[in-house]
Amino acid sequence: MTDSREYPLNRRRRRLLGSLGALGAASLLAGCDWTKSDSVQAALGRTEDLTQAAMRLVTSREALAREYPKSAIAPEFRPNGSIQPQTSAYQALLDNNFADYRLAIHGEVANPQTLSLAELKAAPSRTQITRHDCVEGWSCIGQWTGARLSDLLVRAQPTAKAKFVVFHCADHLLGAAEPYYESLDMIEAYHPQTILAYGLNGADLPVANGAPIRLRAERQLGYKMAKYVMDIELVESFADIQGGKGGFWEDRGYNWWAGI
Ligand SMILES: Nc1nc2c(c(=O)[nH]1)N[C@H]1C(S)=C(S)[C@@H](COP(=O)(O)O)O[C@H]1N2
Ligand SMILES: [Mo]
Repeated sequence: MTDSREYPLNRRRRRLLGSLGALGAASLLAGCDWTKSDSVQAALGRTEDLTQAAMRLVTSREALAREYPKSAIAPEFRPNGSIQPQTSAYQALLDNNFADYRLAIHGEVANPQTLSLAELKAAPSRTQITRHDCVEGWSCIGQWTGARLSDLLVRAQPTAKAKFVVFHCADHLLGAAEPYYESLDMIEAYHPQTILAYGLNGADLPVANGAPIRLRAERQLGYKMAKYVMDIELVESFADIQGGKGGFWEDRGYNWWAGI
């Protein structure tokens, strides 16, 4: 069986592999690993070969992604995709240092939430040093601090219908009419390393990396980790959201399941 969704990814991989040589020098400066993309390529191979169900059989619900020592942290975490949302609404939030930011958790929940950045920072947190793997063939190690999504979901009380958690973002990547978005299933959403990060390497999360909060779901590829998260919606299905495939890049051909 051929899966038409694989084609754009493979085409992209070929193109990007071709440009990796030229990027080698820059990677050393940035402290990110752009040249040794074997792990990313291996992960992509696995993602394409194994269905989500098969991967669930070989990986436990709670298995943790590898964590690293402080010495492994890259001096600068390479930003990718949107690096500064262009809407006036986002600019207004930024101008006020996110004092007016409110994260709504809504949809299939019994107890909808509206949380300020201060409330998110006061929620149970986790700090983790992990490696980010982008499908474009680079990796980078950073230390993330954020609110555990599981605790916030317990507060919001998902209904029995809730099957996915959808993250709606502030930015319109590539000039798209609708903003970036992503989604996780409930197992990834409740995983202990799934956090809403507001800190990177001990400082406030920079705008380029998703301020005020960005998702970290450490068992997934980079494109799943929504930056500039504005609201979180629990749904039974994402068929009616944007292109119906569960994410910005999924609507453009990437696999929804991006486990590594
Ligand atoms: N809102 C939003 N989230 C996003 C993206 C984006 O363009 N917009 N790019 C994704 C991709 S492809 C990657 S690799 C990571 C990059 O995160 P970074 O900028 O912190 O490196 O964010 C992901 N999340
Ligand atoms: Mo990416």
